[in-house]
Amino acid sequence: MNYDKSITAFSEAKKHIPGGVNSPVRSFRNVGGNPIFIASAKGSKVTDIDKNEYIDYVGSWGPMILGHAYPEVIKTIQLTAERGTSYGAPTLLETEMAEQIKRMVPSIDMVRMVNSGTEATMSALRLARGYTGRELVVKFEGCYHGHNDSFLIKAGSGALTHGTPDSPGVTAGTAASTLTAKYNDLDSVQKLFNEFKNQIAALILEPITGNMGVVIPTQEFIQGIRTLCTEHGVVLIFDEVMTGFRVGKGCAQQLLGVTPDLTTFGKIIGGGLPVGAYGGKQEIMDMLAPKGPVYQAGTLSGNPLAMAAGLCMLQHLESTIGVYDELESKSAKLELGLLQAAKETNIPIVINRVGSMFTMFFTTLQSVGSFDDVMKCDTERFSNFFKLSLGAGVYLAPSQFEAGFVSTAHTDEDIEKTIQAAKVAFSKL
Ligand code: HOZ
Repeated sequence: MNYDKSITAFSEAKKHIPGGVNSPVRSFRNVGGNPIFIASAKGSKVTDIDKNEYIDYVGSWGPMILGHAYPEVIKTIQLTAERGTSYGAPTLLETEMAEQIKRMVPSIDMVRMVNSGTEATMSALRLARGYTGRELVVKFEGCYHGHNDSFLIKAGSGALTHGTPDSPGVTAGTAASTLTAKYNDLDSVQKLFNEFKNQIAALILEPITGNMGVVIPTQEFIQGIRTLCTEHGVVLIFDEVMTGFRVGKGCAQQLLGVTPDLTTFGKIIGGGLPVGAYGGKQEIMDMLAPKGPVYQAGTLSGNPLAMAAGLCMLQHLESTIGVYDELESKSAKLELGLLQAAKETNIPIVINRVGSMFTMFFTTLQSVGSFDDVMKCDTERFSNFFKLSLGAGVYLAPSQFEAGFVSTAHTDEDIEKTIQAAKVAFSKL
């Protein structure tokens, strides 16, 4: 592959944008090499400015469940834009979106739209603090909830990838009010709840993680967390920015059979446009201004383009029979093929997958169920695999600590080609 134009574009970008990118994980810094600059995307493919085409498993980090530039989504964006792009005033679309989310996620009585997952988790935490009158929050090592100060403590995703899970700039006071527990380790939560009785406002987690790669909770852990939060009056927040409407119509909470008090959403509910939301129990949501005293606002919140695009995708996911079965069977085929190819080439891997969300861990462990397991993975081997895959026209997230995504647009041929490319790459590791 020839990456000349991307190489020039990156050195130009670095003159004007810190690190040449607007979000660190895009820089390829951890895998080495030069990021590809995208010119366009359609269906399961992205094309870079050198005209190289790739089968895409990043999918804009999750929202492209129906593939890129899905015709109905594009049409609705175009039609909506013709009526104006932002009013800073209420629209019918916002109520329609709220009703749509409530119908698909029964734990949500009321929902507030914001502009990103980061904004959603930041606002949900403030709300939980206002509701409980307490200050502390519990998060899990390796979980990432956007780049709010309170959550940049032992954080996953780009923060982990680039070795800055605790960011400079976060004040000591803020850091002190964030407690960290170990994912899939209920005792670590129990200990904090005992030690900080009546001081913890909220516990937040990715119910199925994506930001340290996909790690699946045990039933004992996730049910235990619900019980502990109820017993201690702690607001349980599920961060479904990655899992919401991705792992199933009713999100991870339906799949796991556990109901949170608040849920946060992000990019997915905008169908690829910038958006976020948080919602949950009526009595908590009633604390929000203008009804209650907890303040949160935004000119672009409920932006008509984002509402129209997100609604179009959610309506499609809700009404199309078999859409999640299709995602499951395509993803299972990919998983099986990759496992087989790894076995044939003697490369030890573990694949964690829930529906169309997966991570292939390069590890000699038999399973990956914790942050400690994740940290034992061979990141150098991952980087080499990543580069070989890219060269073969397969675009993966440039980090071992992320998830890959399959869309309905991925064809059997795409999946077969991905497996063959992986087999060749494995044999060169
Ligand atoms: N946090 C996103 C999913 N892991 C990645 C997007 C980004 O950080 O740019």
